[in-house]
Amino acid sequence: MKLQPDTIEALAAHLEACQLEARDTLKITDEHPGMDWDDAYAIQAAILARKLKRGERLAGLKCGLTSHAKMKQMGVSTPCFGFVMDSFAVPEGGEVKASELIHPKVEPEICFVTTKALKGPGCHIAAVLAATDFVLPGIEVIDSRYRDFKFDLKSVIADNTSAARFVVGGQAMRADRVDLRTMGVVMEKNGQVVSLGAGAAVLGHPAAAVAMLANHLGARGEEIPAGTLILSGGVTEAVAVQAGDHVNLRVQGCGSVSLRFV
Ligand code: OOG
Ligand code: MG
Repeated sequence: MKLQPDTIEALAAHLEACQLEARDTLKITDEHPGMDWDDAYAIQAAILARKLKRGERLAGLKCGLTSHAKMKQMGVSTPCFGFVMDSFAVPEGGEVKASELIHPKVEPEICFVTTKALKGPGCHIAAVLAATDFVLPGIEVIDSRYRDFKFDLKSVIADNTSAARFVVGGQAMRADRVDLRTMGVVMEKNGQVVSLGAGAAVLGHPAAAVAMLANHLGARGEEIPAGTLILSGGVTEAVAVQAGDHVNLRVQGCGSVSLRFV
């Protein structure tokens, strides 16, 4: 750790205020070029602690930047991990208020719900599949708090990996009833296809993203508890949205899920 505890608290308070007030900021590494990876995750953890203290609940965990499309779009080459709260959850077919967000984008994701705890190191795809209760489609709404969506990996980790809203739904499927690699993903905005792909776009197999999360947490003495919802990361590039847009995601064999921006 390179930052002092009070700096970590101050940066968490600043980034969370930007999220709650829908205002952007410069990336924090501009002012703190020496911050390290532990600092970045410590700022993220301090944001989570602030929300829990206010009575919010953790709704799930997320993997980000797990597909080449996403890494290329954001100019980074390593996945990252974050969390989603109950306050981020949108009901199936529900509304997202665009005025509460800065510059939202949507991304198609394959989501997992675990039935057993997963703990790294050494977690792998097979362990993830054995611990998976079911998979289901999800649309993540990301909204970087950084100006023009421009950041480096440490800044975006501190900013809880741009997490803002999410919806899961459609048809939950047991993981052994689907081929997660060839599973087709089609996202439409206002009735037009805006992105398509297959599960393998996520690290070759979406379960690999969940394994990577378990290994990341394991290195910190933490685990993915049983019963956790995990967003495995955008399959394709994220697509910008604004008030009036309707977004629908179809995932092969798992029905569809949608939301709209008002
Ligand atoms: C970072 C969050 C990435 C994903 O699924 O790749 C993410 C960003 O692109 O702003 O959630
Ligand atoms: Mg995402």
